[in-house]
Amino acid sequence: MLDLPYRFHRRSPFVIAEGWHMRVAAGAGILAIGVLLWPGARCVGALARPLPAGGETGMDGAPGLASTGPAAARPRLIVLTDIGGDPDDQQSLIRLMAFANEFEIEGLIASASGTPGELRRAITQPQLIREIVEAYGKVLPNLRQHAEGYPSAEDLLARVKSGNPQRGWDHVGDGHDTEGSRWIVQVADRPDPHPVSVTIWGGQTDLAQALWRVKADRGEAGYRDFARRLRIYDIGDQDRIVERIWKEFPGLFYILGQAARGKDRREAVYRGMYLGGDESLTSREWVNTHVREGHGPLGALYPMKTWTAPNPHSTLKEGDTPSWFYFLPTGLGDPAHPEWGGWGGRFQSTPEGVYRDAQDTVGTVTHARASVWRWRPHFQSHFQARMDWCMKSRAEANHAPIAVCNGDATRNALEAVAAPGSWVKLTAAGSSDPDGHKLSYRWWVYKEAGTYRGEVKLVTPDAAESALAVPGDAAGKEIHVILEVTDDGAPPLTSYRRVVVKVP
Ligand SMILES: [Ca+2]
Ligand SMILES: [Ca+2]
Repeated sequence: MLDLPYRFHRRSPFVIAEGWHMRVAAGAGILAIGVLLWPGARCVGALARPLPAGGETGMDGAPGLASTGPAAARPRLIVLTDIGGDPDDQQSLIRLMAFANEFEIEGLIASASGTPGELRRAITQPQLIREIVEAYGKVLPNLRQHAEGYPSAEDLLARVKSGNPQRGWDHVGDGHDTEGSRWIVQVADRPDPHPVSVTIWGGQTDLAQALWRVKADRGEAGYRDFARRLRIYDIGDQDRIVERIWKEFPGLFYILGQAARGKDRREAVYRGMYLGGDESLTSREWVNTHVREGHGPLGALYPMKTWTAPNPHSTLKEGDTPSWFYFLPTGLGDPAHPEWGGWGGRFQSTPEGVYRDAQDTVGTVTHARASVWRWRPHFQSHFQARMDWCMKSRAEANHAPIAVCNGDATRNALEAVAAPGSWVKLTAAGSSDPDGHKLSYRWWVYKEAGTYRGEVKLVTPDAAESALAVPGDAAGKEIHVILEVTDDGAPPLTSYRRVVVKVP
């Protein structure tokens, strides 16, 4: 079988001109997008085609939103934060500001501070959001030297809202609308085909109120139309109302990051932000060196002390960051697919039609947190680089490579359809680095993201060109391949692509 890669590179008389995308029926109705078509259907040479990234939403066959297509618009993001309790919400918000160009930040809503019972008074603290946005405004001219799309601080400040200082179902219903709940309705009502990503860093009371209001005013059909515009990622069900939300408001696209009942709550997916894996990357020293000191007024606000033991350093926690990582277009994931995994962790669908924590195996460890910490060396490097952007010139800082996969330069997942026993050609040719850095490559199979459980062979997994051997017993399964393209800058930055191989 080792001669096959060679055969891949050899052009046959059946080669279809590069760049053409056409469906070719081969054998028993195998669909392939041809760039390289091997006679005899031994190798369909399927060049992957883009999936409709971020397009569909809704559940149980509910009609989806229009496809966002290639080079999707920036994800529309709403943050509900209990800022003012555990200082890790400030940490998550500071990191989000460094990535603000990747989103259309539609709302920064201060919900009830702290987790229930933590603070003596019921309060929301939007001024803590404003403080961070204002610090962002000071480094904004420098950030804009490094990337396009950073919003003005004024635009963000206009989107800072206050929610309900009280929490729980007793504070949902008539008379409980808040500035925050009204804002959620207003944003989702805007005539925009893209879903609204709602990340819940604290309680869900204001979201529940928004849903209640829409259902009360518009009835069941109006509610359904509204609900399918939303994608929700909830950190920990802090207001203890998630089951009521699911019951009263069916059909929501809802990810709940939370340890299973009866387990220690620190087992949850999102705790992989700071627990497990290489914990040296969350140390006081790391944060001081790369965020807090010498990185300008935004980094200087980064709190150095957070709550919840055991936290190996009690410094970086950012328990809420995985919620927006999930929607960040890294090239790894697709917000329509929580089961695929990415910086925001990996989830599995449940009989109730929602998504709950799933486990990844990394080395000898199998754990829900591993689905986040496995990416920590990469996401910390990106954070480090972006904090450099706050102060350094373009020439002094690093910028991530552009990972091109099988000729596609977007960050969308690609799909290849390939028969059992065939080969899928994989190429990162055309990848580049904006700083001219040297690139290295890694192809690997993300086993848990797919449905094939056996071993899958990849030829030259550390080269720009690779090929995947579709196992003979993989019919009906999906195999997920990740491409990592890493530069040799300081710090080294990794960009990703995903190829979903579907085996008919
Ligand atoms: Ca929080
Ligand atoms: Ca670079």
